[in-house]
Amino acid sequence: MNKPVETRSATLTGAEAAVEMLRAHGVEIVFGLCGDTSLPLYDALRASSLKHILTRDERHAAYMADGYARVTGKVGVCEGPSGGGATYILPGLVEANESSIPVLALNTDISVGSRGKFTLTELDQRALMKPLTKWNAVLDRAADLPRVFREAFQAMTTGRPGAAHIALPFDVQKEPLPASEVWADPSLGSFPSRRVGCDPEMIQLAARVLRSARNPLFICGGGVVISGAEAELLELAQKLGAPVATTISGKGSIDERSPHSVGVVGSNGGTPETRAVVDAADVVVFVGCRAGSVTTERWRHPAPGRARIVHIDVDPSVPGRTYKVDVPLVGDARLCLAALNESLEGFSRRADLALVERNRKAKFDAFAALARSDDAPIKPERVVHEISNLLDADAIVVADPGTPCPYFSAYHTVRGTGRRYFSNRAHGALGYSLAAAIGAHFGRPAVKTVAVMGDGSFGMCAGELETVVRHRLPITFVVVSNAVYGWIKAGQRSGYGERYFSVDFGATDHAAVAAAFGLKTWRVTEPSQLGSVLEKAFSCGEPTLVDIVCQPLHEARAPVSEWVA
Ligand SMILES: Cc1ncc(C[n+]2csc(CCOP(=O)(O)OP(=O)(O)O)c2C)c(N)n1
Repeated sequence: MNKPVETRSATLTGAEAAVEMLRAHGVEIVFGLCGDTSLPLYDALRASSLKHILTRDERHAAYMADGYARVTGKVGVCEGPSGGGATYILPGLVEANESSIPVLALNTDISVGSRGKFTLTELDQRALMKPLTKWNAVLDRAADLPRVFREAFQAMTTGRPGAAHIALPFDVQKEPLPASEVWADPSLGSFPSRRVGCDPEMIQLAARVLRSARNPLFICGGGVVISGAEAELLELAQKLGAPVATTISGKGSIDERSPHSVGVVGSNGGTPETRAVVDAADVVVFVGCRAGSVTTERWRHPAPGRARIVHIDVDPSVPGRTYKVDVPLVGDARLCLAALNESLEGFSRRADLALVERNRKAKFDAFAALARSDDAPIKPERVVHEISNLLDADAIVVADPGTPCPYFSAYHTVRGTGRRYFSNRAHGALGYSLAAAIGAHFGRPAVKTVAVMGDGSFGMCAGELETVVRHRLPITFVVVSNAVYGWIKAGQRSGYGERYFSVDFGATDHAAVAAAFGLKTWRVTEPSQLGSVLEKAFSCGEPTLVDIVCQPLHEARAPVSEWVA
């Protein structure tokens, strides 16, 4: 239902209208950083019911909005000023856009009347944001503001979700507009909105392929969790007796304790055991997954031509892009899977999940041997094991690239469905997890949130520890500390004859740094201390950081198949 905003005055300023348009779409929280061009907006935010989280850098404001959106299913909102505020917010916006996460960034801007006169912070925000967002606009007058906000929310949450950007010039923020124009469809504040189902003829074709399959397999991407299609997926997998593998972003599509669950496949978190399950399939159903280089190990698993391909995606340009597709199903994942269930009503294939079970056992036996190791420096397997063991099933784990992403993707078993684990898989920029965990915590404050990062990542995000302490957020940050850009050094080892070059840096006492910010911290060097320290950190209800001196990735047995892009 479209709800007009209740206001006593017949007009609102542009800044007030911006705030009211956010509220009308159900927004409750905004992450951002102040600036000269934002003064009218801040005055309006101050007078509103919106919660504002002041951040220490706009990149992290965008990552917070992204983490918030991932765990709530609502649009995440961030803001910053003109010039540097726009260039700094961009990396977070790009990650969200490519990961199909609706994040709205507002950058204030110099006045329309000051354009082209070498005004401080002047920047072509329209051109800057255009190639990297799903939708963007620069306002020239306040009268357009309500329509522009409605378009932004509609673009972000319909079809393939994505990021949007609006530039709000200083004078536009002060200009009046009629209050009666300020209205919204609040359903556009959540995603996916306005779901679209698939062509029934294509559903019949897909059902025919699935009926004739001997070893069907699902490979699920983030689209399953975004769509909330977990129940429909399980029903179909049970009917077909089919294993369910996931991408990293698809973790949460299925309870990983299910006999159908294969775990993560691909070159970052997949293992030879999970690859073997992919290779055994004669029909692969990709669901909400782009079948990109990482998931398919550069389009080799599944091997082209070996398996028939059914590809479900809400974006019509995805099926058929990387594999010759036998049946493209374009539509919302939940609706497509529900339609397949309906057309396969009464069908049942006896499940042969012996390969899945055997390979899962082999994968986790190899892991357990290392996870029990008392060797120092501490093995990454031990870190995953101790953390997973202590966390409740509903806890949220956010992993940065480097050691955390492949190890947690492979070995952190997600118990239950929905978004409980995520990483920034679009661009994989270091330093995402700390801020994304802050956003996730604001989205789901009742559960424990843990961010795991390498020391390279820590160096790119440490300033936000002040935000964590200011709000006394009971998040635990874990630093896998090895004084090296380990992932890259491992690549130099595996593919470049151990010709190591410019990948080592000095060791930092991250516990001391975080303690200076006001967190409760520990530095762990002995494997035997790890469990009890983590237990204290997880349960103390305060901001905590555990710095773990770890075996570097290039010396470990990483669940990674290769280091090429
Ligand atoms: C912003 C950014 N710059 C560079 C990279 C390339 N990169 C990928 S992994 C990695 C090393 C990660 O080092 P660290 O965070 O210390 O974790 P480790 O691999 O040692 O566990 C680098 C530099 C990146 N992902 N993001």
